[in-house]
Amino acid sequence: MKKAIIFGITGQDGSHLTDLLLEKDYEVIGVTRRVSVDTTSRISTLLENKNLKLESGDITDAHSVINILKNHQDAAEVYNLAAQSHVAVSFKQPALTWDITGKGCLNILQAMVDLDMKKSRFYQASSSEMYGKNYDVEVGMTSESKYQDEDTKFIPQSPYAIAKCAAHYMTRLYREGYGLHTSAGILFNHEGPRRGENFVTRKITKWIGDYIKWCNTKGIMPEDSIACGTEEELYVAGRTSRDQDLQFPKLRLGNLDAYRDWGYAGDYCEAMWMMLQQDQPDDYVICTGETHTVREFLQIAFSSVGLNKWDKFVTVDPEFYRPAEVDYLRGDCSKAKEKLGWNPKHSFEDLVKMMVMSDLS
Ligand code: NAP
Ligand code: G4F
Repeated sequence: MKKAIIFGITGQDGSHLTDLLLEKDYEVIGVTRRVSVDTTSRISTLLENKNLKLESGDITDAHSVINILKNHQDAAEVYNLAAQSHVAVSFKQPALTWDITGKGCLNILQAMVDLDMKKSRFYQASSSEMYGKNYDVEVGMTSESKYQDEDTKFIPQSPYAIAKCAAHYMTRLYREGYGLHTSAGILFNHEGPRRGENFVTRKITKWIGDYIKWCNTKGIMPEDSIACGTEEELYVAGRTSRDQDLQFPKLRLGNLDAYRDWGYAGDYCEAMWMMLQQDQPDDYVICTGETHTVREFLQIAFSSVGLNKWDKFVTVDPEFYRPAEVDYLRGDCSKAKEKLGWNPKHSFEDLVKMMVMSDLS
């Protein structure tokens, strides 16, 4: 039986990867950190599985990282998915983000060298956020298209992205300098029903689910509500604006014009595993090749529940603007398609509807 260690097992991707590895008959060692609430909700159905074991540790604590690896030096695969992964939060907590998202990766790599874990394969969760404001341009006969691939230069635009770039280059250095089998997946945004509630996609679908449930309890037709209150209050309401019990806060969002290449998280975790099955370690872009704005996401999400005028329910709040923004992401994953045989299985529209349906239930 192969053993895999997952740092970040309680996150969106950690839970999908655990599903996949247990299905493939792996023994999975998941690293969880001590916090004051239970963080295992995404893997709660797996906790009884005899092939899953949780170890307590924190990626910023080199001592705990080396102890975990020492106890599991026979691991065939080590996945580093742990991160402070919210870009906006990284502007408010840059040092913490650096310690977790940047230095945490180094703690694992150095422990692997110190323990001479040359037989173990390592995966680093790199990010399309590393491209920042940069893209390449493909010039066709009649049009031009912008994209990012493995050769596009990184111009990071956030403390998160800078920390991810450092971890990415460390991953490459430990491959070339120490002969470790280290691969990095440059993953574009990937979402699904397990996505954290403060990322834009889930924030939207969660709001829709909550609003529809609220309308149902109040006996209001969702499309009948009206905007009410002062500009600052910004509620939608059924029938009357005066009755506070019939007011529901609007969905407050930041930049609606950003383009993202959004895929389904389950598909992307399969690509992580595929990378570590290759004899040669390497870096791969994982994406859908399609890009959409936040506005397009809103349009499909709201219309999937029969609400065709999404702008009635949304207010733009500068609180959600970032000091620097990544305007355009659209990946080219030709290398992963060719070398790994990987392809995304879910379309953008499927993904949006899957998330809305899940939040309605
Ligand atoms: P996520 O849901 O935010 O999960 C992050 C995980 O890291 C959680 O398990 C979290 O544990 C853990 N963690 C945070 N700080 C830690 C620490 N000090 N020590 C140990 N564990 C710690 O992120 P995700 O969406 O699953 O993404 C997985 C990885 O891929 C992340 O590295 C992210 O930056 C990267 N990535 C994500 C995307 C995307 O679109 N989802 C795209 C590119 C790259 P708690 O549960 O205790 O908080
Ligand atoms: O959902 P987001 O917060 O994702 P973002 O910043 O693209 O980062 C995610 O994808 C990266 C891969 O490129 C990962 F590395 C990273 O860990 C994370 O998973 O924001 C998407 C877009 C941004 O342009 C943001 O400004 O949506 C815009 N946005 C508009 N209103 C909002 C909001 N984002 C959030 N989180 N909340 C809003 O209210």
